[in-house]
Amino acid sequence: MSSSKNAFITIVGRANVGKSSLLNKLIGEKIAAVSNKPQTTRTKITGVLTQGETQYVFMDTPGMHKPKNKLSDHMVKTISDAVSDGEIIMLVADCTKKISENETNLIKSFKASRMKTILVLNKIDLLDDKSKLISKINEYTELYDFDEVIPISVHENDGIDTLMESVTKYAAPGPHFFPDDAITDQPEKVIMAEIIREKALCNLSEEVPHGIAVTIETLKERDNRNGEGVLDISAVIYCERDSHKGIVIGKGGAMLKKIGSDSRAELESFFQIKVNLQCWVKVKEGWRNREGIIRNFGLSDK
Ligand SMILES: Nc1nc2c(ncn2[C@@H]2O[C@H](COP(=O)(O)OP(=O)(O)OP(=O)(O)O)[C@@H](O)[C@H]2O)c(=O)[nH]1
Ligand SMILES: [Mg+2]
Repeated sequence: MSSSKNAFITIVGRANVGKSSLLNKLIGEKIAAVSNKPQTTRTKITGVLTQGETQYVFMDTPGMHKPKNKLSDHMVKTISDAVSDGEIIMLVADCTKKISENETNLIKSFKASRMKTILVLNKIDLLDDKSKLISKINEYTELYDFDEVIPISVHENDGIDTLMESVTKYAAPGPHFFPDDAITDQPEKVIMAEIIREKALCNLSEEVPHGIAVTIETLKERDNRNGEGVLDISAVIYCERDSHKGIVIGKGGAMLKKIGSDSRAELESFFQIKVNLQCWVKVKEGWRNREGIIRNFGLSDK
């Protein structure tokens, strides 16, 4: 009889606590966009790790927030669906921040289910006084009886092994639903668009990043004159207003050039091939409130 096991883990929490950073760390590859801007993640992102007999399927989700537009409605729906589908829930929290209403609402939604819950207190590298961690743990455990509480720092790779050990306890006998060498089920084009969106988020400030979406228009592999493989990618960066378009392009095109060169470097390292990237900027007025466009961008929860 096969001893194959699987574990399905849903990663939730408020924005900016490090959920996607944790997903990338757990699977050992950067598949999810990370930035210091809240609401970086917009959809459910599946990361897969197979170790020996056990296959772990991690589901990263958008940060819990109060919906502000139709895109937000989809994001919040994605979170609640992921919680109700989850077998093991990791609530990721920032140990330097006060508990927020978004977190207490999320925690309330755990109560109806029989899933295992792990409280993951991230960013312990930022704590100068470790005794603050104890009181933070108490604040959370007063709200909910978590099965496990694990302090970690994704940046310092601290506590990650302990976290994996506790997840492993809850793995159940069952098949592997993904090939053992899979890391994600996201299509290549989505990974490419997310790399470019992340570079735009990281380079732009304030209101502009939130209204950005990226699509890959064409993708072609060819050999260059030296016989090396080259990937030609053309991408469109959408923003919500004409004034934002100017900001994304920047003075003399400097901002777009920077986003493009940062993106190209990461695309080349991820796909292990030379990349020739062309980025265009277009405006889709107020797209975050337009259902059809949200769906076309692949950002609908359905
Ligand atoms: N100091 C510190 N910063 C961290 C750590 N983990 C993540 N961060 C930073 O926290 C910020 C948010 O990280 P993300 O992984 O994008 O957070 P998220 O929870 O996925 O955010 P949303 O997708 O917006 O919900 C980034 O600037 C990360 O570099 C950590 O262990 N320590
Ligand atoms: Mg994220």
